[in-house]
Amino acid sequence: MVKSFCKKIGAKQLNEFLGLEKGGEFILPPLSYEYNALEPHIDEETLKIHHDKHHAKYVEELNKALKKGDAGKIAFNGSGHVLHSLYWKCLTPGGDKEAAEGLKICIAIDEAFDGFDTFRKRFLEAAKSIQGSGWAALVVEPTTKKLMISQIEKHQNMMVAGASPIMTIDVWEHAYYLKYKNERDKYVEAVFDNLINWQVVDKIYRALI
Ligand code: MN3
Repeated sequence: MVKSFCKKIGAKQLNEFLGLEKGGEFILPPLSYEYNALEPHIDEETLKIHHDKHHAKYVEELNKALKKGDAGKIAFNGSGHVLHSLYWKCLTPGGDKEAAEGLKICIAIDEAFDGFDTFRKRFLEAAKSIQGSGWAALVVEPTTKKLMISQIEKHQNMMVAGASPIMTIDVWEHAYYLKYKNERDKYVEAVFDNLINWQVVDKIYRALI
């Protein structure tokens, strides 16, 4: 398992891994865990509605918008589709803190943010302080390959041009409100500390640098 993650993958394999499209249509990628697998940090009902209703709707609207050529809806729903697909892939029951040590992404984070603790602090600050609906994302700037933290409004605003997200946390209220109500801070800390699959983040990072 660990060995296969160490192998560099290309863009085609990354597309297959994320499962964004099939046969020319964008599709809803299935979750690789059960709806209750992320309990108690993300509850079953939230995960089911979030994946099967919210994400599914973005995929449906993206395919419609592409047929009509509606650029605004393509940006909103296309970004929503990419960010959600990545979010599901970046989560794993129980997280994998021990496996994270020594991964290329973790070494790069240490260098870019002067240590993992500083990165964690800044990422959580970005996630907690988004005004309204949005995302915190760890992104790679494609020219310099630098790691940056993006605070994305809605799905598509405030991104660094061309930057590729490699790890995301959804902070739209639909991602946490059933369980956490207004306590977004508790939700983002619970996800970051307990559910992030750093081996997957590493795999995606390696495909892009
Ligand atoms: Mn969402």
